[in-house]
Amino acid sequence: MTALDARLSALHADDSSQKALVDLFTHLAQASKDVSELIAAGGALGSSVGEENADGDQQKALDVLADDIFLEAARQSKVVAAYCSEEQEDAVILDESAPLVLAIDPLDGSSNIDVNVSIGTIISVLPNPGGDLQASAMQPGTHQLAAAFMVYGPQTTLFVTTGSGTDLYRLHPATGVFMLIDEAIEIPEETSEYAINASNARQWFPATQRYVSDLLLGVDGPRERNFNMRWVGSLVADAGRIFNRGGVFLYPGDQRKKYESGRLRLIYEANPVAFLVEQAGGSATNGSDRILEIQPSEIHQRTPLVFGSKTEVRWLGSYEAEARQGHSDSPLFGHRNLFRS
Ligand code: FDP
Repeated sequence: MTALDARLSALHADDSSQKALVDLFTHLAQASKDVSELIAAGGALGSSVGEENADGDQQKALDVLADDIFLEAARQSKVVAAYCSEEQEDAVILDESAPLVLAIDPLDGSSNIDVNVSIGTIISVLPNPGGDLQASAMQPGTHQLAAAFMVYGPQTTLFVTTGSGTDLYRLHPATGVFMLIDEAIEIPEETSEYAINASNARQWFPATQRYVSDLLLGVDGPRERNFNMRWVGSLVADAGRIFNRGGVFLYPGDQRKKYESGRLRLIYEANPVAFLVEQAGGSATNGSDRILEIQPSEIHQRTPLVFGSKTEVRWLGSYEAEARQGHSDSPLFGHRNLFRS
C-alpha cells in the first residue's frame, strides 16, 4: 500500500514546481488527522459559539477549531500565500511570495456534528496569481492545481486529485498515515440514485420540479425505471457515496430568500468537488454551465450545484434547457399532479 506523500511525490517526480503541492498536502493530512481525532473524542464540540460565519451560518465550536488547525497547517507549510476559508470574512494573507492559494471549508456538514453523522473538510488549491491577494481565490475552477475532501465518518477517508485522476485514501488508525485504497476512481456513467433535499420541493424552480417528479414516476414515467433516493445532508458524505457507486447530487437554486443560487459555495465547495468529479469521469454543472468555468465575483458566492454520473447530469441539463424555452408542465406540481391523479 502507498502512503499519500509517497504517491503525490511519485505523481509529480519530474515537476519540481509541484513540490509545493506535496508539502502542502503533508501538512493538510496531519491537520485532518488532528481534526478527525477531535471529532472522535466527542464532548461538547457541536455546541454553538454564538457567532455567525461570513455566510450567516451559526458557527459551532468545532468549526472554529478546525479552521484554526487548517490555518496553522497552511502557515507551517510555508507554501500558502492566502488562506480563504468559509469561516473567515476575508482571505488571511500568509506570505505574498508563496506559490499557492488555499480555499477551504474546514468543516462541511457541521449541522451533523451533534448527531454523529459524517462530516468533512473540502480543499481547493490554486496558483498564487499575484496582485491583490484578497481577490486571489477568485479564479475559475479550471485553474485549480489540486482538490480534495476528507470524510470524518466510520472511517476517515480522503479523496484527492492533482489533475491525474481521483484517488481515495484511508487514514490508518494505528500509524496515522493516509494510505491509498483506490486509484483512478471512475464514477459510473449511468445511475438510478439521486440526492436532493426534498423538503424544499415546493420552493424549487420548474426544471427541478419536472426532473424530480419524472424520477419519482419510476417505471411508469418517461424515464421508464425506478430511482432510489439518498440524502445525508453533508456534501462530503453524499459526494463520497457518489464516487463509490455513482448517483447524482442536486442543490439547485430555489425560491427561498437568499437561496436563488442554492446553498453551496462556489470557491471552496463546488469547485473542488467539480474538479474531483470530472477527474473521475463525472460531470458538474450549475444546471446549465460547467462549474469549473464560472468566473467567481465574490469569495463566498453561492452556486446551484448538480454533479455525479454524466448521463444524469445531462438529463437535468435538458430539463433546464426546456424550462428556459418556456416548457412548464410538471407531473408532480402541474395539472397532471401525481398526488391528485
Ligand atoms: P452544513 O450547512 O451542515 O455545513 O455546506 C453546507 C451543507 O451542510 C452541505 O454539506 C449540505 O449538503 C447542505 O449544507 C445541506 O443543506 P440543507 O440543510 O439545506 O439540506
